[in-house]
Amino acid sequence: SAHSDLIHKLPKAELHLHIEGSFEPEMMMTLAERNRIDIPFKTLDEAKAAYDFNNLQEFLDLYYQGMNVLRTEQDFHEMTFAYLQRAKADNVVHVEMFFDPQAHTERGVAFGAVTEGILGALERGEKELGITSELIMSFLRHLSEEDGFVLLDESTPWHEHFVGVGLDSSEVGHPPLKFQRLFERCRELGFKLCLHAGEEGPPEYVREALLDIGADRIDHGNRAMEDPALIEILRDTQIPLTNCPLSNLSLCVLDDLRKSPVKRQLEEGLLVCVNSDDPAYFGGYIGQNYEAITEALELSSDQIVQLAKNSFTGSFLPDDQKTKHV
Ligand code: ES4
Ligand code: ZN
Repeated sequence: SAHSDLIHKLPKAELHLHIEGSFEPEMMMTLAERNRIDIPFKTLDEAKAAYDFNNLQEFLDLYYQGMNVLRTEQDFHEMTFAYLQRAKADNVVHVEMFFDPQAHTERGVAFGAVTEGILGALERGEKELGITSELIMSFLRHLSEEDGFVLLDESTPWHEHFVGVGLDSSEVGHPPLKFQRLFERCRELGFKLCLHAGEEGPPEYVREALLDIGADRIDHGNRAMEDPALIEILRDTQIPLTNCPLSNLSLCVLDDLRKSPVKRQLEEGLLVCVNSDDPAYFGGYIGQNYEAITEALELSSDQIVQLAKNSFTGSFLPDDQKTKHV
């Protein structure tokens, strides 16, 4: 597009990325063979053909199945470094990355192997690629609050390596309030709180995340736009919204990107930014997300620059490092 050059050159931060969602089918095939694990796909084309979702749950079923071939620290390192190389190609200079430890410990993979694999790659990414990063440990909301407390406890030796905690997986039926005591404890421990809310779930879930939990960031937040009172709160507090255009399209949160709330959110003065969510599953990394939303909403160059600035303002970087980019 006319804005491709700008989109590419702008330094960007990625704030909503599930590292397991960057697991490309090519690498999945390689690791299946290396770890001698059966997968239901014989060819790349077969795998990609399965990536056709009607909703969040259909995606999640495939996402949890795909990560079944991840077993060793090296596997997690390779997946994470491959993502960082893709991010570098899009001029991403800072990443705040989710990971889903419960999806691995449930399968008998040690928390330490997962976490050390990811952390080692992040360290290497800073040295070799100049990308700074933070890690966010996410709780699976389809599991119980008690399961979350078990993870929080088990992860104690690594707490200094996490900037925050997240809440992801199946949203409807699992409101933020289900985890109120867990997030209260996480806040006491000094973690930033990032909650997926208003992706498929109703505006009430965004309200709970903001007012009952005290979220520092709302992931997705699309459906907040149904409630004028929530829009006002988001404007007044400047709580960031991490929008994911190609995710919204793939999961049928939107039937057309022209219906994306991003432009209206910018016009209303909300702190929205653009992210890739699960790029291996949703058809594109962050650059392609900027391209798609720019074209669909006919964003101006000022609006594109604003989105990139918002990604730094909305990050957990210290203020003096944010201002280098905004
Ligand atoms: C996710 Cl798009 C999305 N929504 C909720 N949970 C997730 N985990 C990974 N991707
Ligand atoms: Zn997400």
